Amino acid sequence: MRIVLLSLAIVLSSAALAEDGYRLWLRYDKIADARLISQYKKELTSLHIPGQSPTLLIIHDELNRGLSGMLGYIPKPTTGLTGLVVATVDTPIIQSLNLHVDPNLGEEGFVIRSITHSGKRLLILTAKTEIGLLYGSFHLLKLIQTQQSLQQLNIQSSPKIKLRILNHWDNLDGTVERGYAGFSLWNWHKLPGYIDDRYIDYARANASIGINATVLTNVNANALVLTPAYLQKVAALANVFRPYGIKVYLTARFSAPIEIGKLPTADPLNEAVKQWWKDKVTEIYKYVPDFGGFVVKANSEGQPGPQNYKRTHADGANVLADALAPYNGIVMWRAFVYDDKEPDDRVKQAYTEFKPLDGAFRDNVIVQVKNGPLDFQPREPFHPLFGALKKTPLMMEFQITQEYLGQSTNLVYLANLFKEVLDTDTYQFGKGSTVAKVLDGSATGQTLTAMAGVTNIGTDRNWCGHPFAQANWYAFGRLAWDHQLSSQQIAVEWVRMTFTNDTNTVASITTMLDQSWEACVNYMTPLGLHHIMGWSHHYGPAPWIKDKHRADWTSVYYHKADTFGIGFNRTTTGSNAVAQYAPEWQAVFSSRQAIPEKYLLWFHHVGWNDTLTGGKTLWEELCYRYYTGADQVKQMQTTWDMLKPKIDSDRHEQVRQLLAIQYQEATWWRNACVLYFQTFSKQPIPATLPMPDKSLSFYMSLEFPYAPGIKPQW
Ligand code: BDP
Repeated sequence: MRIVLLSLAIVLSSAALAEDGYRLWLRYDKIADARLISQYKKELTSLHIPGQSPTLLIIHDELNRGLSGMLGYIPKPTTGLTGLVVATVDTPIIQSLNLHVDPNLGEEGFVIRSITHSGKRLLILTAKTEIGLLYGSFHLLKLIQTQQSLQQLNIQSSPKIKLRILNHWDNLDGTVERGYAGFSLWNWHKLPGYIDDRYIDYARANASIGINATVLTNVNANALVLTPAYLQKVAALANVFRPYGIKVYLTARFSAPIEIGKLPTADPLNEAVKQWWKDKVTEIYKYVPDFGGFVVKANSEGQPGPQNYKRTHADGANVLADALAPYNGIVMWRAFVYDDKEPDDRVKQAYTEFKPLDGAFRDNVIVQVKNGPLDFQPREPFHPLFGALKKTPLMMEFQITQEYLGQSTNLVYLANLFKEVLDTDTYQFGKGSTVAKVLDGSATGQTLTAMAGVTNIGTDRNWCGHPFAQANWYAFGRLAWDHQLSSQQIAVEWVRMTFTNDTNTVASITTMLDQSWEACVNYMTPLGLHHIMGWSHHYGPAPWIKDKHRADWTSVYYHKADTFGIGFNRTTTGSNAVAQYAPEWQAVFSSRQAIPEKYLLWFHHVGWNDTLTGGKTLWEELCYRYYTGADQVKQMQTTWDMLKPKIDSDRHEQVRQLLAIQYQEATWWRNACVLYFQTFSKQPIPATLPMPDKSLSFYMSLEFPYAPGIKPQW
């Protein structure tokens, strides 16, 4: 009997410990090293958090959860100056310590300091606001999660960017556009009455990385979310998120005055339309007193906008901005605009539209620009609008969901992509005015600063579809807080919190992460190729896409392969997109010699037999890159297999299976692209490389009618 009970207990406890990824990087498992635990205990004998506000109670809960999990005990609650004290700078207890706190700490920054007071060692966590304390608490927990010392701490941290935003492309019917992790987290049907625990865990995860804004709805917006029936649901979510420092925003459909307001027009200069937006915004603030504002996709991909009434983007943005201004709300107006009726190179159109409007926007408008001028491709040069608008605040839009980077089957760590863009010099405000410095206002002086990421979160148990896709959510938040962190530093933190602190394992996984983006670029779009993925669902390779109702959605529009060579000539002899960059970049991008090869075919049409820097011809180099990409995935598989004893079996097996799919997909990309481009180069695949085992016509025949994430209306 005893044996039966014992084995039942083991089954139950191992079931309870199943690593399904739900806990993300906030796992708080017991530290195995007793010596380390006793060191931490010395600093954390007791805990004092004066006050009872919702945020302070959350801090209390999180610290107790984390410390009891990792150290196996809950610090004694006290009311005095001992152990860990968590309190804002204006509290009597902090004031009594006469700490010198940097006045530039800001509203969300925090300080963690080890001090000795009246002969006693204290650990002080302080901030100007309770949200600052919450961020500091997560930081303190991270130090323990990553097994850092808590002795002699002297940390001060403040975000470099003011608004750190997740964009959900979630529809009211529960689907997620370009979502590969299940359905929308927002259960609109059960809201406002039913608050899913997941909303709280979502808020915890975001607060732990400093995200302070969430746009609940798809940029391809549905006006219904602005009606009272939905606003009460939005209010319920806002109430959950508020104590975590997260404000709610919505996407505004430009034609809402017609659709839900029953007006005959949505012309932004029409008085009735202006009034309608004012009344609507007033109504929204009754439901959500700290509503953040709107994101708007207008006159792009069939969405309505001011140009339907021959008005400009500024006219459109300003009518919403005027309505929001009395409540300190903002408008994030997207620069992702292009039109197939416009004969010019698609990558030039946003700049062409927005450059003349510089200075025409209200102060509470910020123009939201994708990282590159096309559309979240595996690699793009930075968007020429960064730094080009001198009088209009700009913000970044990254895509965390891997629409074009293997969706949820490929392990691709995006921090390297984000960093490449952020660290690029725009030269627009002199040498050193990087994209990051444009965004954080240090180059431009803009005070409204923001960074948004199109999120990869859904109802999948592990939130993001792929255990490693969680790293991209994490990295986005960390970079929005501090763009000076390196992608490797972030990877190390994430691996230690998510998997293990074992030094060699951390090093191996970090190397996998570090090489994964370059691998993906190699097997999908090497040497500056772009937009050669499957039609509409964007899954898999399809460089052969042509003759569709929109040329700018085909692949041949972008790669321009012919018997001479391949690539889009965007120099002065071509579309002249180079002219949209600062002179320093014009010189580099225009020159066949100076251009970094990673951007070669983005800007140049290059002959198949041209020699590249490594000595190979373009055709050979292209083949070589495609094969290298697939080999890099094979290498990740080998590394992962070796890590089996070091990783819990659940997640090890999940990732093992996903890497096997990734390898199949990488070889599919490689074979399909090499065979297709060979029809133009008319040259053999170099003999040292293995031949594709299927024909081009096989790859061209593949169809995926139910691939995830497609717009329902497309
Ligand atoms: C494209 C997506 C499309 C989005 C669009 C956007 O394929 O689903 O609506 O971006 O950002 O990449 O508006």
